[in-house]
Amino acid sequence: MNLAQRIHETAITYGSKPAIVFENTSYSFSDIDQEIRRYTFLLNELGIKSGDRIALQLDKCMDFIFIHLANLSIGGITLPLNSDYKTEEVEYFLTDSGSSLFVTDSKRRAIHQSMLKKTGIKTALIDAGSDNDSICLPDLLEKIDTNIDLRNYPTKDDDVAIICYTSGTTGRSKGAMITHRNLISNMLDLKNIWQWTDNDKLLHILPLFHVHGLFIALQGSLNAGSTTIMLERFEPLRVWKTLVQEKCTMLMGVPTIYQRLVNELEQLPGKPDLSAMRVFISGSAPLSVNLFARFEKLTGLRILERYGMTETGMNTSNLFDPAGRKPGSVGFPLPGVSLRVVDDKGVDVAPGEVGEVILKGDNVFKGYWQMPDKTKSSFVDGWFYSGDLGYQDPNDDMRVYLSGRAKELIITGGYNVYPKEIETVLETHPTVKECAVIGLPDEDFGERVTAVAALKNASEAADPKEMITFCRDKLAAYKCPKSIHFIDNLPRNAMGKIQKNQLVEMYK
Ligand code: MLC
Repeated sequence: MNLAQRIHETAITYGSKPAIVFENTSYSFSDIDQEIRRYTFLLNELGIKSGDRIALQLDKCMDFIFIHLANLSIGGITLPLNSDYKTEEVEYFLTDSGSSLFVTDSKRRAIHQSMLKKTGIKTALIDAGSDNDSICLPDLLEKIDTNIDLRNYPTKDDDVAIICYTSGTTGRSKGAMITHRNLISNMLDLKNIWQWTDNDKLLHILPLFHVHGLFIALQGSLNAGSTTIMLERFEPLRVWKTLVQEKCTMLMGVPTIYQRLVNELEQLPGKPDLSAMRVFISGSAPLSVNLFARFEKLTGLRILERYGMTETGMNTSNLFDPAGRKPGSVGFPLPGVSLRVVDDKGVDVAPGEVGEVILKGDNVFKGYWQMPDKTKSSFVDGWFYSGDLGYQDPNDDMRVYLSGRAKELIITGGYNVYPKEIETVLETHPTVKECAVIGLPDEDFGERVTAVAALKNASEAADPKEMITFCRDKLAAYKCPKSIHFIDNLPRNAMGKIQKNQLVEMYK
C-alpha cells in the first residue's frame, strides 16, 4: 500500500474531526484530504510523474505536509531538507538526487539564487514572491477550481517514498531510500505498542524534515486518527501551557527538549495539570538516567525511550506500562524488527556482552541512493549494520541497552553530525593546516561540536569566531563548532591516526 493512500482512508473515516491544529488554525481530516487533492492536481500540472523527486526546504508549515502527501499520492519521492541547510549543502542534495522540483520560499530562493540558476532546477515558492524565475504556488492553486482527483497511488510496497540524506563517515552525505513498506510497517507497530488511538492529542514540536517529526509523530498521528496540535517552534514554557490547555495526551521530543522542559518546570511556581497526559516519548539521542529521574521527580511520569535511526525508522521501544520503562535502556525490538548483537566478525556475542547492533525487518531501508557499493557494505546477509554498540540483558528478557558507537558520530540536540564533513570544510580555511572535530559532553545539547585545529603558521594569531563564521557560511548551524581550540600538533598514534579520545580528555 501507499502511505498517502492509507492516510486518505483515515481522512475518510474521520471527516470533520480536527486532524491538525497548526498555530491555532484548525484543519479537519477532510480539509487536509482536499488540500492534498488540490496539490496533487498542481504537481501534475507541473509535470511531476511517478518516481520523480521533489525536494522541500521550508519552515515548519502546512504546505510541507500537503505537498509531501500529494507527491506520494502520484508515486513521487519526497526529499525533506533541513530548513537551515546552506546553499552548498542544498546544491549537493538537489543534484545528487536529480530532483525535478525544488519547493521553498522567497527568502531561501533569494539566498540560493545563483546556485538555482546554475543547476537550472525548476523552483516553486509557497509564498507569493515576485520572482520571474520561479513558480508561485499560491497563484496556481487559486486557479484550481476542479474536483478532479488525480491521486492514483501507483506504487508497490517496496517503492521509495522518501529519501532522507544522512551525513557519512567519509564526509559525503548519503540518501537513505525509505519505502512505503518501511513507513507503514513501522507506523502500525508503533500504533499498537504505544496504544495510540483516535482519542489521542499529540503535541508536535519537532521539525518536519526528519524521521522523528515527520514519520513517527506526524504520519503516526494522522494514521491513528488522533489530533495533532502543531507548534512552529519549540519553546519550553509554551509547551507546558499547551499541554495543559489542550489536554494533550502525547508528546515526542529529543533529550535536549526534555532537558529544557525540566529546567523550565523547575522555575514554574505551580505544577501543570498533566492528568490527561498518557505518554512522553524520547528518542534520536541517548536520554540520560539523570534526566529520566529529574523528569519523573517533577511530573510523576516516566519518559518512554525508544531507539531508531534514519535508515531503519524505529527499532526498539520501552514498554507502554510505566513499570517497563527502564532508564538507560531503549527497551525491546518492535514486533516487526529482528535485532542481534554481533562481534566484528558478525558472530553473535554472548548475552550481556557488548557488540554492534544489527537489524532486519520491514522497517529497514532499501539502500543508499545511487551508492550500490555503500549499500552493499552496510548489509551482510540482509542484516543492516547500525554502527551502534550495545548489549542485551539476559536477566531481563534480552532488554536492549546502547553503549556507544562503532563509527565516529556526534549527536547534538538530536541531530547527527559526522566529524569528517566539518573537518573537510574547516581544512579549506586558509590558515588551517589540519583539524579534528570532536563531541564534548554538554548538558543542553548532549554533545557539543568542538574543533581542535593546528595552524599552518603556528605563531599567527587565529580568530575562532571568524572560523566559526566561515563554517556557518557553508554548513547548517547545528553542524558548526560551538568552539575552536588551537594546538601545535594533533596527537597521533604510531599508525598516524589522530587520537580523538585524548583530545576529548584535554578539552572536556
Ligand atoms: C539548533 N542549534 C543547534 C541545534 N539546534 N546546535 C547544535 N545542535 C542542535 N541540535 C543552533 C541554532 O542554529 C542556534 O544558532 C544555536 O544552536 C542555539 O540554538 P537554540 O535556539 O538553542 O536551538 P533551538 O532552535 O531551540 O533548537 C534546539 C532543538 C532543535 C533541540 C529544539 O535542535 C531540535 O528541534 N532538535 C530536534 C532534532 C530532530 O528532530 N532530530 C530527529 C532526527 S531523526 P545561532 O545562529 O542562534 O547561534 C533520528 C531518528 C530517530 O534521529 O530515532 O528519531
